[in-house]
Amino acid sequence: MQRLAPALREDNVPLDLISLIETILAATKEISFRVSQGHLSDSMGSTLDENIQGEVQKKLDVVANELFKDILLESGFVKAVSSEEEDTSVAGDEDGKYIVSFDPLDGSSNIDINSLIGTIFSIHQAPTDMAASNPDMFKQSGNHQVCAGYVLYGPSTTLVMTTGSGTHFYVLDRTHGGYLLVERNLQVPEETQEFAINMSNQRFWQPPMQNYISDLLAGDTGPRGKNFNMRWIAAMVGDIHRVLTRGGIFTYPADNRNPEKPYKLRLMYEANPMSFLIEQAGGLAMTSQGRIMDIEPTDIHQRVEVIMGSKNEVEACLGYYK
Ligand code: FBP
Repeated sequence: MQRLAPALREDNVPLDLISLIETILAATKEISFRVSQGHLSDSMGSTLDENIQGEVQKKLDVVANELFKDILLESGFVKAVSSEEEDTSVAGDEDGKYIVSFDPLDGSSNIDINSLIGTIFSIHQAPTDMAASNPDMFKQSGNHQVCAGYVLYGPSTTLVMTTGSGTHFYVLDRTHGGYLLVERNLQVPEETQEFAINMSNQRFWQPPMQNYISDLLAGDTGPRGKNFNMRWIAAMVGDIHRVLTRGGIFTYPADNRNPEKPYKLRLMYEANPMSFLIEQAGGLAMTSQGRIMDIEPTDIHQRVEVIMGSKNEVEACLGYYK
C-alpha cells in the first residue's frame, strides 16, 4: 500500500502543502493515541468552560485544540488558524502560505461514551494582502479550498481527504505510524435507501423536510415506493464516513427550536470540508437554497443548513422545497 506523500505527489500536490498535511496528520496520531487511552487518561469529562458556541468544552476538546493550534502555528506554513474552540482566528507566520480551519474533535457528545469522534480540517491559500491577525482572510468560499479531510477515531483510525483530484481513503498503520492509501477515488452511490437525521427534532423542521421524511418513513406503502433505513451516529464524521463508504443522505436541516439559531452545523470547519469530499466523490452537498461551497462566508463560526450525500436522493429531497 502506498504511503501518504507519494500518493499526494501522484496528484501533483505542491510540496509545501504536502508538508502542511503531514503536520496536521502528526497531531491526529497524538489525538488517536489519547482517544484510545480513554478513561485511563485524565482527558475524559468536561471542563467548566464554554466555547464561543455556548457549548461546555470537553477536556479532550481543549487538549486536541491546543495540540493542533501549537503544531500548526509553529510549522511556518500557516498564516492563521480558525477553530471551533477559538473565539476568533489566531495569527501565525506572516509569510505562511496557507490558512487552516478545523474542528479539533467533532462529535464531542460521543467522547465519554467511547463512540465515534473525529477531526475535520479545511485548507485555503492565505491572502498576501492581509495581516495574519485579520480574520477576514477566512472569508473565502468552499470552492477555494485546496485541501479538506477528516480523521475518524474508531476501531481503526482512518483518514479521508481530497486535494481536488478525487476523494481518497487512508488508514493509520500503527506498526510504522503512517497513513497508508487503501482506496483511491471513493464514489458515493447515486441511489440509496439510508438516511441520517436527528429525528427528535422533527416537530421543529420546516414543512418541506417534514414531508420528505414522512414519505421516507412511509416506505413502500408511500409515494417513494421503497423502504428506507435510518442511522444517526451524532458525529458528522461518522455519518459522512458511512455515506462515503456505502451511500446515503445526511441532513441537519433548519429548525425553529431557537429562531436566533436555525442551523446547527458550522460552514468553515464542518460543512465546507465535508462538501468538498462528497462532491469529489460524485455526491451532492447542498442547502435548500443552493450549493454549500458557493456560500460566501460572513463569519468564521457561521452555521448553515446541510443536505448531502447520494446524488439522486439529495435531488429527491430538494424536490420537496420547490
Ligand atoms: P461538535 O460535536 O463538534 O460540536 O459537532 C456538532 C455535532 O456533534 C455533529 O458532529 C453532529 O452531526 C451533530 O452535532 C449532532 O447533533 P445532535 O446533538 O443534534 O444529535
